[in-house]
Amino acid sequence: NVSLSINGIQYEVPSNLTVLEAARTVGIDIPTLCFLKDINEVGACRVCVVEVEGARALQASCVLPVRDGMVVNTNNTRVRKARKNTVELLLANHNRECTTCVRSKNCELQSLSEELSIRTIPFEGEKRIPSFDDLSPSIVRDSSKCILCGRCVSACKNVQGIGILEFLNRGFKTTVGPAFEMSMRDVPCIYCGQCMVTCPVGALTEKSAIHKVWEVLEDKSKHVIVQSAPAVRAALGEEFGYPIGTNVTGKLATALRRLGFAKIFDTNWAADVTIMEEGTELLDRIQNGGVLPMITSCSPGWVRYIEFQYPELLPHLSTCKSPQNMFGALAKSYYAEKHGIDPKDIVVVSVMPCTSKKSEIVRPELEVDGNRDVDISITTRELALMIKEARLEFDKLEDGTFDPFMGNYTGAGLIFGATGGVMEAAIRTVADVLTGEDLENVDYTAVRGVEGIKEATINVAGMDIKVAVAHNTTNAGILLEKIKNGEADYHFIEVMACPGGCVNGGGQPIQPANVRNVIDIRAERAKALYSEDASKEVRKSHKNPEIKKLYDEYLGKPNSHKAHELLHTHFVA
Ligand code: HC1
Ligand code: SF4
Repeated sequence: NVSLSINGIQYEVPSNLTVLEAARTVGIDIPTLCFLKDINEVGACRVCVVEVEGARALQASCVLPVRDGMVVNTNNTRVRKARKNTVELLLANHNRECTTCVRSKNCELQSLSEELSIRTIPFEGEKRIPSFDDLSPSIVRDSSKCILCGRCVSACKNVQGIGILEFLNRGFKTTVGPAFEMSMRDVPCIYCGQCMVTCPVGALTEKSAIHKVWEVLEDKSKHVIVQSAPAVRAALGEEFGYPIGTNVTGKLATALRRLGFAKIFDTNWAADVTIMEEGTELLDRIQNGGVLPMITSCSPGWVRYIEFQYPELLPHLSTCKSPQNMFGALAKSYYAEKHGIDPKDIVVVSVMPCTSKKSEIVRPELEVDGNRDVDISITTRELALMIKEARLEFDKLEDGTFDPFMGNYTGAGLIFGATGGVMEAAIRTVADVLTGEDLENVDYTAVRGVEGIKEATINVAGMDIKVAVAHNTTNAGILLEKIKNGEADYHFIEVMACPGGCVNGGGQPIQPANVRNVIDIRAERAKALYSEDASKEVRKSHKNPEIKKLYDEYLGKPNSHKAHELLHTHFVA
């Protein structure tokens, strides 16, 4: 421990802290703007400055280690003035059309101006010439809102190991974007949106499709059905003031119904179908000498990553479409046939925690007989906006349920939304198939949690199945290098592009840095899924009665000819 004085009071704090962290332990919240724990710790914005006795200049507290005998002042006129000046300078060069900004009321610059009592901008100078890019299917970049904090640059480079976004030009002309300010459409961006959820302002936002949903909902000639992804229910509540990690499945169903969808279905149901198809494919590859390790293909950011970075390893991807697209393909075939609706009149809307899903639905190969599997994909954030536009009082909504036929799901389908969940769901089914039993223990905790790469060997029916789970594309890259070098003897690998899996997807509610710095939102949201899983009566995909019916009455068996036509694809370089 070290002893230091903060604002005239002596404290003992652990010696490995920064001044910023030390101040927090004693109840002083030093403001920050660029700082994001473990992601962007660069001391660039200078909002967190403090005065340290003996040092002439003010110091950035986020990168300043505590020392024994230090005398720190976080709140005197000089410090307050410096912080205010810094923020005023940022605001002078900022597009301040807050009323029309999608991040209004969830903008760290806006909150900071308010907290620092900034009422006027003293210097109204020249503004940077802004650039605007909305050509990609997923992300809109508006440099007039950018404050050059560097969080997106770090998220893309250090967390995802990709490096699409960088600082461009110098001095007053500095901006952040892809090299040569190319469009996000034309660079190997995987659309994971991790840059977006770390952006403190409105410089990076999703490409909204809300207007398209309203339009089809009012078109009487269309039968509009909705599917909601596993991770949505683990985070949607945050947009309405619920604590992080609150499961809002029941209110989600009611909100969707009130918005006017003809059927409220669930991507979790399709996740159960995916397990049937992917589990069968895995056993087939193991038993018949197919390409191993087989790797999951449900995270579209991940699929884009391997396509761009390791195209030679594409045969390792499972041929399964993602649950989102399996759902769409079955809605426009199985559901359409059984309900006598022309597939051309069906509009499938998906609510996803993901911004890459917007690019997945427009992949040219993902259609059957000219019908797109999924027509419109919106994020959890966009759904929250729709609920607000419709002026539904979310907290007062009664708990509803999803509709039968494609809305009943098991605990296995549900946990897809957290890293390790697809793997655990697959093992639950594969273990039953191999043993021919209905195994009682379904908790495979070795593949749960937020560790970057998890490995496990699971013995079923005398056979050792070696598995690995990676989340974020840096960790995925590590496993791919192993495969490339012949060092990976796994049978099955799960990869999710986002850190923590879909619960922390680029389309989820955005938590500000001061929350993210102290709460692991990945772990909290995952708990919301695992607790619902534990409460489910049916926790294995193959035990879902609706899934049994689907195969009995329509597909035959997993990997049948019909299943292949509808539910599988081929990833080619
Ligand atoms: Fe996901 Fe998936 S789990 S990819 O993370 O396989 O987005 O939630 O919908 O498709 O089911 C996302 C989540 C989601 C698919 C499923
Ligand atoms: Fe990088 Fe992902 Fe943002 Fe693309 S979406 S710039 S890959 S962080």
